Formats: sequence, structure tokens, C-alpha cells
Amino acid sequence: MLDLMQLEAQFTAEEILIRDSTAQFVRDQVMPIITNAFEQGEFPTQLIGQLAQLGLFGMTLPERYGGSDASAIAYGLVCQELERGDSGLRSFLSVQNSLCIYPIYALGSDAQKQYWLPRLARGEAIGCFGLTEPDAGSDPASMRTSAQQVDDGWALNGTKTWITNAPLADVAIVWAKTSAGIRGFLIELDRPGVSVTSIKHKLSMRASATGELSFDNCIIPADNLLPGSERGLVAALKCLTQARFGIAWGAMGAASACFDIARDYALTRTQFGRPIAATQLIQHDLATMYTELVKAQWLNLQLARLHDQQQLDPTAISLAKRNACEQALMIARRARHILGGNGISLEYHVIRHLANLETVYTYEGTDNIHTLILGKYLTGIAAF
Ligand code: TGC
Ligand code: FAD
Repeated sequence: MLDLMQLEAQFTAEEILIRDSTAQFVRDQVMPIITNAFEQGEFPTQLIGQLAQLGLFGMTLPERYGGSDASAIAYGLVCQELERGDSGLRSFLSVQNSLCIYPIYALGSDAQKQYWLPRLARGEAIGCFGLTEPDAGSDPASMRTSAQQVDDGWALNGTKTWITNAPLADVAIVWAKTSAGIRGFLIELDRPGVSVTSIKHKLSMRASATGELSFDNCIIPADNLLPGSERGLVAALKCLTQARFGIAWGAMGAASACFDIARDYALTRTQFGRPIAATQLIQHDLATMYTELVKAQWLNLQLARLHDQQQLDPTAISLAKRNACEQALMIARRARHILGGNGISLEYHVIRHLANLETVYTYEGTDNIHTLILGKYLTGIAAF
């Protein structure tokens, strides 16, 4: 393993163990099936039980809810290793952990926590998170989904789209407008008035299940409101902060896979009587890719340290998510180019990572949105 800046020495033995067992799972269980899953456009559901057995769901939760109180560094390393396999796999984990388990843990009632957290941590229930709507993406404050108080609870109406895991999920965290502002709700997806459809024809994140959730006068009990969501969109943004942290680490997993594949290829592919790695232009590409990989990994480490110390400003996550996605795309594109014609074949994996990273660049706040969050931090002016 290349480690010029001795990053390895920064991790504890436990973090290395969690990382390496995740890496082994990806090598043994994910790599043999992922190309086919991507080609078929299906999430490999047979992996869910194994992810749960590895203890990766709710791993940062306290033990009383079925978690293992793992550090943010350990969680970041897991995201990195899963995305070395496929961004869709890391997305599955991000949504289950950061966008379903976390909102229930941080915003839920005791009863909601007791009921849902152990089930979600064991992978017996799958969660999703509905914020985006057909006409409200970067600007979720303009959402139209409504929750109206009725005698027996709440009546929900509206549509959420581009929802990761929705076609597989048992429960959704849904954000809706009430007469007192935006609130988060727990919605069991087998309730009358809920319909779930799969989004087809994606050319990115093909091994991830993405869907649309529609609510047509769906009645939910009063107890399904997340009591801690009284700050409205700020509560939703707190959940996004958790997910964006995992994405910053994950994107570097996809990037490191592309770098390793490109380096191996350059060392073995011979043209003009010598390996292409012996040419100055290919070495320039590899040097640039490696430099950005190492810089982003160190940034992620500092992000996780601040997270563990509860000192993390969400703007720092925007900086890291924006940087990771931009650099991962750059690395994946250069890797694809180094592989020549083979670079567009799924057999070499790079094109799959490159296609997935187009989504990673867009979801959880587009590159423009994170640029403007940083712009606001630097100038004090909101330019959204
Ligand atoms: P703004 O006026 O800047 O702030 C209002 C209040 O919110 C606080 N805040 C945050 N708190 C915690 N975490 C964050 N990330 C926060 N961002 C803002 C802020 O401190 C302030 O608090 P206070 O106390 O001063 O009032 O924010 P805004 O409400 O105007 O929001 C603007 C904007 C554009 C930043 C926000 O709307 C945004 O982030 N838009 C992007 C939407 C987005 O990211 N959607 C993602 C949907 S989920 C998804 O994509 C899942 S993909 C998962 C997968 O498959 O892996
Ligand atoms: P828009 O907001 O319409 O943006 C279109 C373009 O305009 C972008 O380039 C954007 O940067 C730019 N733009 C918008 N506003 C500004 C501005 N003020 N200044 C400059 N440029 C601007 N959402 C969920 O809620 N849950 C999920 O689980 C989820 N999973 C997803 C999975 C996939 C595969 C994908 C593709 C998306 C997912 N999303 C999910 C939705 C995702 O968060 C949104 O796509 C994203 O927030 C952008 O919203 P939008 O697509 O509506 O684009």
C-alpha cells in the first residue's frame, strides 16, 4: 500500500480492524457481483444481511440501541471501503445510518427510538429519507408536501422524488409543511395512501434502488411526528450534515479504487516497447491523482477528528464534500483515460465509478450549493 504521508499511523488498531474487515467483505462479496448488479440496474439485496452482521448499521449509535459506539473515523473508513466497491453500496449505508437511524436517534421520541433503532441496526428494517421533491431540490424550503393535523393524527399529501432505498424501505423519514412550519415524520411505507415507484433509466448509481414516494391523504398517528424536528429545516440539515460527512470519505474510496486500477494498468500495459507508466505524461497524471487523493484523505481525517470532538462546523463538511467530489471525479476521469479503450468497459470498474460519482457530485447538496455555503462563510453574504 502506498502511504507517503504515513496516514496509516493515525488510525487506532480498532479502526484498522473495522476498515480491513469491510475491505475484505467488499473484495470477497461485492466485487464478484457488482458489475452484474450495475448492468442489471439492481441493488444487490443479498448484501443487506451481511452488512448488518458486520455491525455496520448504526455503528455510531450507543450499544443500548444495537450500535457499537464507533468513532467518526471508523465510520468514515467504512464509507471509504464500501465505496471502493460501489457508490451505491455506500449510499445504502449512508441513508440507513445517517438519514434514518440518525434522525430517529437525534430527533425521535423514546418510543420511536426503542421500536425502530434496534430493528434498523439489525437490518430487519430498511429506511429512507424524503426531502427532495420534483420542484424542490437545492431549495428544500420551497417543498409542497403538506401535513395537516386531523382528528386521528396527520394527513400527508405530496411527492418526494429521487429517494435512495425507497423501493426497498419499510420506513421513511419525510419532511412536510405543517401550519407551524416544516416538520419531520416517520412513515411506515405499508400505510394506505402511500405509493412507491422505482426510478428507471438511470445511467449512474445503477446498483442503487432509487424511487419516488407519493402520499395521497395518508393518515399517520400523532405519535409519528419526530418531536425533535421543531426547528424545521435546520433539523433536516443536521441529518444532511451526517450524510455529507460519509460522502466525503466515500468519494475518496471510489477515487482510490480508480487510482489503484489505473496505476496497475499503466505498469503492465506496454506501448512503443515500454510500459505506459514509463512515459512522462502518464506519470504526470498519476502524480496529480495521488496528490489530490492524499490531500483529501487528510482533510477527511481532520473532519472526523473534529466530529469526534463535537467541534465540527457544517461548513467544514461542505468544504470537504465539495472537494472530495470534485477531486474524485478528476481522478476517475484520468483513470478512465489511462485505461484507453478498456476504460469504458465495466470489466475494469473505472467507468462505473465515474458514472456513480456524477450522482455523488449532485446529491446531498450540489457542487454549486456547497460552493455557496462556503461563499456565505467567507463573505457573510448568502448568494443562493
Ligand atoms: P441557512 O440560512 O444557511 O441556515 C439556516 C439555519 O440552519 C443552520 N444550518 C445547518 N445546521 C446543521 N447542518 C447544516 N448542514 C446546516 N446548514 C445550515 C444554520 O446554522 C442556520 O441556523 P440558525 O441557528 O442560524 O438559524 O440555510 P437555509 O435554510 O437557507 O438553507 C440553504 C441551503 C441551500 C444551504 C440548504 O437548503 C441546502 O443545503 N440545500 C441543499 C439540499 C440538499 O442537500 N438536499 C439533499 C437531499 S437528501 C439526499 O440527497 C440524500 S442522497 C443520500 C445517498 O444516497 O447517499
Ligand atoms: P436543482 O436544485 O434543480 O439544481 C439544478 C442545477 O441548478 C444544479 O446544477 C444546481 O447546482 C443549480 N442551482 C440550483 N440553485 C442554485 C443557486 N442558487 N445558485 C447556483 N446554482 C444553483 N434526495 C432526498 O431527499 N433523498 C434521497 O435519498 C436522495 N437520493 C438521491 C439519489 C440519487 C441517485 C440522486 C440523483 C438524487 C438523490 N436525491 C435525494 C436528490 C438530490 O439531493 C437532489 O438531486 C439535489 O439536491 C439537487 O436537486 P435537483 O436535482 O432538484 O436540482
